[in-house]
Amino acid sequence: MSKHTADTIRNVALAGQRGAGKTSLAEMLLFTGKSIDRLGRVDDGTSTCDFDPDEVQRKMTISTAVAPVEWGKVKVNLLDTPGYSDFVGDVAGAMAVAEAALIVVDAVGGVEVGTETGWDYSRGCMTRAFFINKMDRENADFYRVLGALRERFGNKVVALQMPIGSEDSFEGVVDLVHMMAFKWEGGKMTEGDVPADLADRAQELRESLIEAAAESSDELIEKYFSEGTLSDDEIITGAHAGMKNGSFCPVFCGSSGKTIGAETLLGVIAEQFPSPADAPAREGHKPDSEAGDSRSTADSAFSAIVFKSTADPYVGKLTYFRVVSGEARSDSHMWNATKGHEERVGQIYFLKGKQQEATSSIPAGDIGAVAKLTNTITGDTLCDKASPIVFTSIAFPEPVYSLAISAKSKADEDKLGPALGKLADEDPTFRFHREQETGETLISGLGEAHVDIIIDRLKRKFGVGVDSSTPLIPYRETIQTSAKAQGRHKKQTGGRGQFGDCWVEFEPPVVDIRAKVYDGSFHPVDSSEMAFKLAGVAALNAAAQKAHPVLLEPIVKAEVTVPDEYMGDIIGDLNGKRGRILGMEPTGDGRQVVRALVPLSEMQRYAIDLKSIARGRGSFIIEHGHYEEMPAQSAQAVIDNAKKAQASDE
Ligand SMILES: Nc1nc2c(ncn2[C@@H]2O[C@H](COP(=O)(O)OP(=O)(O)OP(=O)(O)O)[C@@H](O)[C@H]2O)c(=O)[nH]1
Ligand SMILES: [Mg+2]
Repeated sequence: MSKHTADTIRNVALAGQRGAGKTSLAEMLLFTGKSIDRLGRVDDGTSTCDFDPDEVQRKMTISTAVAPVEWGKVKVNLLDTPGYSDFVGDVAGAMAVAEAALIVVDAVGGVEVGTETGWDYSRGCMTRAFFINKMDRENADFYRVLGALRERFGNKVVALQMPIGSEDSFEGVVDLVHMMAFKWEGGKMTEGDVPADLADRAQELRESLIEAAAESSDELIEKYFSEGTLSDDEIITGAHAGMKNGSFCPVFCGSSGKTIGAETLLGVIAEQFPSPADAPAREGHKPDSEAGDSRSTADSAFSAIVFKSTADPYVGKLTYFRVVSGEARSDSHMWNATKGHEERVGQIYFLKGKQQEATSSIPAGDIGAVAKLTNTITGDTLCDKASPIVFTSIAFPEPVYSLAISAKSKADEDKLGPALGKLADEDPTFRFHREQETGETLISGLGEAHVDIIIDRLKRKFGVGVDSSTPLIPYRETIQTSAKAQGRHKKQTGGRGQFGDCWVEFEPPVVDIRAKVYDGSFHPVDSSEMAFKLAGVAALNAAAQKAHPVLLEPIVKAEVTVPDEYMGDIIGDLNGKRGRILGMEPTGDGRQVVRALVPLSEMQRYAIDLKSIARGRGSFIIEHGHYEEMPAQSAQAVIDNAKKAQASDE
């Protein structure tokens, strides 16, 4: 690969609905640009970007892969992200380092949840573009999908191409700027005139394109008003400017399955998508203060942001970074300004899926990886110690779904903690902790599939077997009235004697209780601290019955965001979960935020419930709140269950 500088690099994140064809599109682009010499397939587990065993097995992307393809003088780094919502953390990471997002849309499915997610997560990218894929499929309809995109995302969404044929007869695309036709046969592209039967439609679409291109600058809009049209060059200038300022979202089309549309897409990416040199300086702050600071590709001191890491017990840790300024070098030192820690850097690499290509340096704007850093995780800043900066960290979604896990054996138990630590280092949307009150180890992620993958990885990568279950609810008990009781612990037959005797008064503060010892007796030889502790427990048990005990349950504060149309269903569901609605608020973009207090026991599977109620278009966060007395009926059910569990344990 030839040497590149910031202006000859394009970082393009492929995002969109699960299964829309992102990985297949990446494969087609890599193959067309001769970055790979064999066209792999997701379905056979031979694609460049879905290389992880988890991905090959499930035929889906779980983790972002990076692969470069050269087109003319330009190097395009493709970042192939997962479409499945549980792995959206990797989308956040990729979007944080790409100037452009290419949202892949299925020509049959149209605008789906994943299309909206791709749009939302690409908010920070300079350019947002769409690729309408699978034009060869039965019921593929470019115009319906284009209409839906414009309706959902606005009239700045404009076709730069239109299809020639559809479904079985799909054979190429019309370039609406140059008004030329490109057809593919057996993977070979030929160019020609726009077919006569498409001329009117092409002209119509070109009009919208000219209008949108004119919108990008005052100068062009004046020209457009005075002359009623723009020249090809002016359209290109306008589109380019609009892509940089976000006022122009181009739409491409093709078929990754039939290898149609690669050259025409790569051409526009190379010629018109913004480069890292066009990007605004990345914001951050000075390491030792809150004072703002920033870096761009024009700065000479090295800085980079870590957007992904992978942990492997054999290969070690691989840290993916995007160079923001200066140059990353092999056999050097990098200062982790986030941690205040120096990292020794050995060989650095360019990546092509799982393949690593050793290099001595990586320029500003480019993406690379380094192995075996000791104390660097996703979101950290690496830089020159003499010119330190901490970049604003990447905003990753918070975990919303937890399972309790327990090691299958003693050997597994010993390895569990370190393995969880390594997995949490590589995945910022995964957390684990020990729940004090229940003694369980909880693992938390973005959904059921995410947590399942974590359990698989524990086994596959670290050889740790675990069993999983729904976490226990940390119920508490309190008393409602005060009561006095005697506790007596006496064991004076055989061996060392034990004697403890006390009178205790228990009183109910809010959650805890107060115990006051006001009398007792002791035995000069047999009394001990232990004997009195046991007497205390006996006193509590005796008093609890008299003091009207109640069960307290943890209540969480939930904040659920859903499109307006699902509000009724969401509130109905929360009411059914014994929730108390605190309020609702429109977000201004067709969504509402509902705030409610809901018992934790009802929210354990909410990640799954919400997905089905709002068809994947909702999100929520919960915050642990307080304890409340449980209604008698629900409390009885919990007590009965606990008794049953105890009986089966004995
Ligand atoms: N007919 C047809 N099928 C396609 C096309 N592109 C991809 N597919 C198929 O669609 C399925 C999903 O393709 P992927 O490339 O894995 O889609 P993806 O968007 O990467 O999926 P995730 O990463 O899991 O979100 C596979 O079976 C592909 O073979 C296309 O242009 N036409
Ligand atoms: Mg994929």
